[in-house]
Amino acid sequence: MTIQLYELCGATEDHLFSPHCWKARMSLAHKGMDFTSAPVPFTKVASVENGEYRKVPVLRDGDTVIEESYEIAKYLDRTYPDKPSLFVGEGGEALTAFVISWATTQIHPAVGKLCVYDIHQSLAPADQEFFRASREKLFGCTLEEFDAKFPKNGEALEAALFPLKNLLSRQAYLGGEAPVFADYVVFGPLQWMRTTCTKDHLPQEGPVADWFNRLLDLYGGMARNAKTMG
Ligand SMILES: N[C@@H](CCC(=O)N[C@@H](CS)C(=O)NCC(=O)O)C(=O)O
Repeated sequence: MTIQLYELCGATEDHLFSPHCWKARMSLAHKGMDFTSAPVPFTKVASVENGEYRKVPVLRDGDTVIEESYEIAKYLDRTYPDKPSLFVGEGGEALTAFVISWATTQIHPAVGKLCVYDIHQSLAPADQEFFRASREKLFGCTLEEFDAKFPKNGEALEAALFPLKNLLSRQAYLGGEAPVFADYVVFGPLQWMRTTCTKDHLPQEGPVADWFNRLLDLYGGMARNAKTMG
């Protein structure tokens, strides 16, 4: 039975940019699972699976529907134990929760400050309206005011990535010699930036750049071939 992945898209269905959806997409590829992509723009997220969900990714596998990238990865590992593991055991699963916490509190905000306006510009008009209204409510100011507060250089991101740089000078992946879900957790926000930012803020050389390039090349270059706005 085919697995279906509902994932966020921009003005065109091939512009897949959501960090959390990339985490789910890389997990499916890691497990070697065939899946069908169901791209949904911001204004259609609330209609996914008869309107039960407010966020993507959402995964349907037969009669089972799972929401949330970490839950999806855990579901895939438990349901398909014969395929390459995303966690390599219970300890790995628990430790991944720390990596998620680190990525969402340190990396996502640094990336968001660099590319929030570019994200808006990459959306279809109805989704721009939705994105502006929801984000302005969240930020308590206009998108333009929010965007103007932060310098458009990679310094804050570089500082946030320091623990990763330090680790990757000694090993190829967070998983050691091979990638695990934790790698995709950190990859997601960087791919978010790569696919939306009109200016490239990614490290161009060094251990983080080498690791990111290896992940872009995995699974037939699935992530490298993604549509970008640059
Ligand atoms: N913790 C969730 C976060 C999911 C999430 O925030 N998804 C965003 C796309 S990156 C979304 O669906 N946003 C819809 C909206 O903001 O209305 C996960 O890891 O899956």
